[in-house]
Amino acid sequence: MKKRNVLRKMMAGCMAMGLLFLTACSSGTTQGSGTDKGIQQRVIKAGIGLNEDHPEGQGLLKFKEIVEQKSGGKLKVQTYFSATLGDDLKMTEALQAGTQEITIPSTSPLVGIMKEFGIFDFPFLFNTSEEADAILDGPIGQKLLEKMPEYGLIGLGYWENGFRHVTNSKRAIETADDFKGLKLRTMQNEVHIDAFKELGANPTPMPFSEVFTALESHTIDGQENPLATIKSNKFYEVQKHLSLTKHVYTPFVFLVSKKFWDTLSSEEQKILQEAAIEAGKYQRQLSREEDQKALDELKKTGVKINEISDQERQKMAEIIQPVVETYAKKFGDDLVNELYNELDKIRQ
Ligand code: KDG
Repeated sequence: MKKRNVLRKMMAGCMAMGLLFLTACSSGTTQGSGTDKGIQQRVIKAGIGLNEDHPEGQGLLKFKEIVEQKSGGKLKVQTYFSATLGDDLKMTEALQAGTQEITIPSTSPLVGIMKEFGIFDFPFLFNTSEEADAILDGPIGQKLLEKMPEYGLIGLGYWENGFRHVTNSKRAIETADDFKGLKLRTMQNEVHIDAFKELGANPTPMPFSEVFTALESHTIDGQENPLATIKSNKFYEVQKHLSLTKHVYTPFVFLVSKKFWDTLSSEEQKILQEAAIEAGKYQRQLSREEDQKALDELKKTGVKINEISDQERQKMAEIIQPVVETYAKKFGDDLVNELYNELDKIRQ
């Protein structure tokens, strides 16, 4: 296997790429599978775990607007925010069962359904959102979307959750040692769990909707999420420290129930596909703007914010590297090598 040096990858990045959102998301799996019945009157239930004011919520509203406009009001999208239909896993299972039509989860909790998604959970994999776009919209991201129908799901493309940072109630995380003994909520994802264990933390996987209460009651010391989420979910009210670890990037994947998809006409499928891509471009843009805005607003709250030096981030990456090596084998060396080769190309 080609030697993977996460440190080299980390430092080689920061290239200035233009926004590379390829329309390649209209993957082969979704083409030509529909009936020829035109556009029917339909109500489409779409749920997410985050709030309406979050870039994901705003992206979903944009999707609704585009679908309703393109279908002349025949396709109605009913939106559900803040996990009112359940958390990522529960909603994804509802899609598989055909009782919900759309959800947009983080790829991380989906590893139990399709393990290959775990490649995106390697800490310090991406340096910039544009690198993530290039991989997700390129051959690797598409290959994973094309596998989804095997699991009763149709993937229409990737949106952005973003770079994650750690908050906690005990101490500022400035060095790798500062993780020791911290009880941190993670997503239900074994790469995240093992990476935090390797750093000496005590990771506690839990669905997102339980996090605020667990922080408030001190059942856990901290959690990790992008800045927009830390702001939107008011985690700053129950956390003392926000450390800008930028330790991993999380994509959202736009999912449709295959059971539902197979009942749609080609015209209806095209509307949903195009709307997911168009709203996705909007959502990614908003997510990047909101990342900066959220930081400015978080600075005005009581939470103490600290930066991490590149040197310390490298030390963290070194400690976690054995976890990456172990999971690379599990997810498939070929796939992982392809990922690093693509990243090398992007960074040249
Ligand atoms: O709607 C998406 C959210 O449910 C979730 O993915 C948020 O990043 C998240 C987390 O930490 O669970």
